[in-house]
Amino acid sequence: MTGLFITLEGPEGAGKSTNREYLAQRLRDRGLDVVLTREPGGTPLAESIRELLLAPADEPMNSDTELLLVFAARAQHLAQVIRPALARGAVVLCDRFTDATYAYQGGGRGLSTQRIEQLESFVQGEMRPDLTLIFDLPVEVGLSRAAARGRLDRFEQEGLEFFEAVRSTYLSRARDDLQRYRIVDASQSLTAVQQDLEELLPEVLERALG
Ligand code: Z5A
Repeated sequence: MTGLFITLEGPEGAGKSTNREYLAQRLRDRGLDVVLTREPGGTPLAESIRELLLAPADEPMNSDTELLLVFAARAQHLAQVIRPALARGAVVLCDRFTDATYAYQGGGRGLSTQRIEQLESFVQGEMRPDLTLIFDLPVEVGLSRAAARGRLDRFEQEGLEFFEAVRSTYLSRARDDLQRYRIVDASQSLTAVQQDLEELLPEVLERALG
């Protein structure tokens, strides 16, 4: 039995968490077993690694350290949550996954794609999401939504150039694999975004129900 692995991606403030809840409810309405989770995090140990990654600190974090922490958290999350859920046939809705590593550590920090691919193979083997929704919006709009929440985390303190690189990495990955990625215009009102999700729902249900 294999479930369906769906990831939600996008820059800051794109509405991933809000829309993950919406999608989960729509899938549960159809009787599906849905697991909601997020990265970095998803297990107590991986959430501790998340705290290390997000907390602003006096000691600058080396980019390789950041990359390895992201994949350490992912290994734990896969072993404890994602693989068992998929094995029992659940739909896993995960707020960020390895596309975020390509976007933030690759695009944002400038680490080589090849190095990320090596770690991706090491930690995931052949496993990749079945479907990835990219919530896309202009960087300034997302940052202002994130800023409205108050204190900024270590990533949110980066400059516009960093987030433009994050956004363009997401979009170029989506263009290269139309089978896996769907782009959602996240700059619209929440109602309009959720109408777009309704249009994607039949495809998601078809994949989930086989
Ligand atoms: N990271 C990494 O570097 N490498 C990796 O491999 C991974 C992650 C996996 C934490 O992620 C950080 O980890 C992230 C990248 C890094 N960088 N940062 N920061 P995160 O997903 O937890 O953090 P986030 O992207 O900052 O989440 P977020 O800002 O909470 O965004 P969101 O989940 O996409 O948005 P939201 O919480 O649903 O909505 C944000 C606000 O906007 C909220 O007040 C909503 O009510 C509002 N909202 C949502 N949609 C709309 C619309 N359509 N209109 C108006 N207002 C809206």
